[in-house]
Amino acid sequence: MYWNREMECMPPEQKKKLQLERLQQLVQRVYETVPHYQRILREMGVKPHDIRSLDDLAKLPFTTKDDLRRAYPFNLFARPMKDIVRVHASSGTTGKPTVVGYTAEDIAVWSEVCARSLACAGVTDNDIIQIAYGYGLFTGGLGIHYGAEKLGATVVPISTGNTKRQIMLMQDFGTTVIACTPSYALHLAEVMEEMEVDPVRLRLRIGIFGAEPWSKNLGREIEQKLNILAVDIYGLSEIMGPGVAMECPYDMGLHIFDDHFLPEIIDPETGEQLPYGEKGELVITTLSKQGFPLLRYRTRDVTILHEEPCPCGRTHVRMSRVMGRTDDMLIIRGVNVFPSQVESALLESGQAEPHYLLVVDRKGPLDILEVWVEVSEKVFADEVRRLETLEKKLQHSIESTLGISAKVKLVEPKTIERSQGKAKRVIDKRDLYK
Ligand code: DLL
Repeated sequence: MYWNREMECMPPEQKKKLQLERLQQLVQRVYETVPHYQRILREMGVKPHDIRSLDDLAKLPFTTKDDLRRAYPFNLFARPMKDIVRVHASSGTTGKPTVVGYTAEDIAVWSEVCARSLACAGVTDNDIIQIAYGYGLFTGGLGIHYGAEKLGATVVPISTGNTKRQIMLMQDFGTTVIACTPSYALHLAEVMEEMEVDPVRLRLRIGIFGAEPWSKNLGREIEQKLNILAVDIYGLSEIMGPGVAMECPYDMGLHIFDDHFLPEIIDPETGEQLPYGEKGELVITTLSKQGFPLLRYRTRDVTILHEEPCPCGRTHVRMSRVMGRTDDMLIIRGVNVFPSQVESALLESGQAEPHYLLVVDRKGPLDILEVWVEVSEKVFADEVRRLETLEKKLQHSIESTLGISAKVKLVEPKTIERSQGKAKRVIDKRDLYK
């Protein structure tokens, strides 16, 4: 089912014309209003009128998470703060988050792409949708919320946590759609079993799952356990939030709403554009965003783009399910975690050596983070009670930096393997992309 047939099924030639028009306006806009882009474009000798075809996209500079970090908090905004009606934020590589801003027009576009996403999954105005993504600075809750309201569905804005209550409301309200991370969906299934609630007797029929990598196999497992159709939604705060791309029931990958988000695949090493069908890093240019427009944002997500038509009739370019990352970002219980954040939390304490290892595992549906930390010979020889106090202190410091729980394990000096080149900071036993 389409939400906006005209845009979703636009003939490719017409779409290219629209994309070019929007790209030209975007480059003009950032050239006039964002000092960062003005400077870089001048340095590169690129003027807005140099963008004459979509191929000229390759002339434009990339934008990276580092650029966003340097612009903290509002220096990449293209509009004065009085026009910004909302900010969201996600974790940065060190202490400071990445902040994104939306004008009222941006919120309208975001609601539109989320309405499209939900409709693409088969959600209608007859549905009752329980939104169990976090509400707050994270984009998941509010993004899907606005899309669902626009679609006319009945929204239950429950946010994350309180699993038993989630299940009670599902039963009492007759919830038909659940939106949450796939790992939380598994947890819901597990708790239902404990509560002896039979999913077949619920009215639940669709799950809108994303915000973290999940395999097709995990999808099947969730479908069986909850007796629903599990659909993949992709997005990132820098670009908008959820609703950048959405899977349709034909199982042919995710449709990127490319009238707003222009995708490319590049070789992450050389930055060269790669053709359709080749695996590489997804790069997105925000064609219509007003508050926080980005040229060629490097998502660090690895995927493949496909242009062949999809039986659903949508002409949007498709991407394969996300296949990995080109950086060391982990997503643990839906929260983006960079090893460097753990490092700064440890070093701030003044009592840990800079040798640490993040061990991530999944017990049932729950991600478990263990941080192994080397301490000096002297500290390690201390009494057990003092070591325990130190463990707790480090644990607290990591938890307050990351916003998720972690278990700290102090280890003897020289236990963590030293590497010849890039340090290995992570052992991820979850096998998320398979
Ligand atoms: O996770 C936005 C979102 C909310 C998407 C709810 C879908 C549903 P961030 O916190 O900025 O934004 O994290 C973005 O999460 O670059 C991917 O690495 C990962 N990610 C998001 N969706 C998927 C997905 C939100 N469907 C980062 N499959 C992205 C795999 C995903 N990875």
